[in-house]
Amino acid sequence: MHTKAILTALLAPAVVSAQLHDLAVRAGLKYFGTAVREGSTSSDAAYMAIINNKSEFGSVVPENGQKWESTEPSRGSFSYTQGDITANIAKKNGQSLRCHTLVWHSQLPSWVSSATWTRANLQAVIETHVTNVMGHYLGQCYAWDVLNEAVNDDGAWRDSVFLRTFGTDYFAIAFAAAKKADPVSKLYYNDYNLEYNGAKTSKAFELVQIVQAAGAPINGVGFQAHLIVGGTPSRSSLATALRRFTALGVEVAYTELDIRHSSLPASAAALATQGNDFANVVGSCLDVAGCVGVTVWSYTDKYSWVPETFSGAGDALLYDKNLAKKAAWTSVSSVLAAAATGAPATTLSTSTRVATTTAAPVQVPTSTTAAPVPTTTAPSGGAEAAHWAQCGGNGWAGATKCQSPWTCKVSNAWYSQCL
Ligand code: 9MR
Repeated sequence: MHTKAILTALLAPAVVSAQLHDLAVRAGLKYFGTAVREGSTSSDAAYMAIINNKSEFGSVVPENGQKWESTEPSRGSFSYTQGDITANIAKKNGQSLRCHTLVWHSQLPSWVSSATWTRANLQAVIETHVTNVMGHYLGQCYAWDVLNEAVNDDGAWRDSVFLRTFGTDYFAIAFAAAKKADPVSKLYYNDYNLEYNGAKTSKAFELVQIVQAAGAPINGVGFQAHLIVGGTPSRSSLATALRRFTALGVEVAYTELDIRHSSLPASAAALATQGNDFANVVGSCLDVAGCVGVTVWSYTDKYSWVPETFSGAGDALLYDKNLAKKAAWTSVSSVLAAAATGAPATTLSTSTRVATTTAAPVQVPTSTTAAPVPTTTAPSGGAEAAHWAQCGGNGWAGATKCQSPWTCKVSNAWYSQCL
């Protein structure tokens, strides 16, 4: 049994809140968090009420406010108005803060991206930026995404003013400057499509090795996890990709999780698949000792970059546009609750972990004030679940009958299992 599960089984209290962050902590993670869309914080009280609920989201990250174009729009002129919005929310609520991001080719003001630089001059520019921005947020960030998206999907280094000026030397320049400016925050490399464990993942792995070989500090790798319904890797494949990096001695986290439907409206089956995909992602983090947390890139379909970028696609998050919980929310809470209570965390596609704990059963009350969580009892396609597999629980959309000779036994409101 996984150490996280053993620990949490031993420490499990009599009652666990059914909110995502509380469950995640009980399950052994540091946090379950969300990105905050700065422009909606003062205009949408209902949106903010859920963000302000620390039991639901114990960590926040600014969606845009700390990026270079916001923090240093012209050379040497720093502004923290946008970045402070989320930092102040975290402070007020006692939430932890992920900070995003320092060196990135995008949302980079043209005074940086369009000039021609000598190495010395651009190094000074990077160091000044990193020193000032990290200095402003000193003591506030659990982690900083120091370097963002330096690898192409095809596994080549991404072209940028930084690569053109330094080759790969800018990786270590950025991390060394970050460590000097803030010796405490975890320093991350952050990228998308690392989840598929292909050429891009291998190049990011090489990037971490380059930084380490240069003697520069790197503490974490962020798997952004901008994924697609039905195209999300299995829980075990995801865990394999995460473990490649923890083997290098860095922690990992899902930093920008969303799973989009390619076309809308989503059918009930697509919504269930989305829930299963979310559970596989969160479950893979639970399975890997060095995976510290999960952040969704906005929690509601009301505010998401996805439809703004992929026309016709969307509804990629845990709450719908009316801020009601979706099947995906239930799946995530279910996989977290299973881990928090010591039951084997299973999803439709993984069913191999065996509960060995003798800890007292834990009640997981459905103490939510949002729309009622759907309880699905219909078996999908008449399939029968295997021994140890999940066969029921709030929001469960998979098989509810077990293969002979096993029967479906209720563990808690969120989890029934073929035993
Ligand atoms: O969600 C962000 C969106 O509002 C911005 O318009 C966009 C601009 O590039 O950036 C989005 O966030 C990105 C994040 O900072 C880095 N990883 C990819 C995210 C989605 O594009």
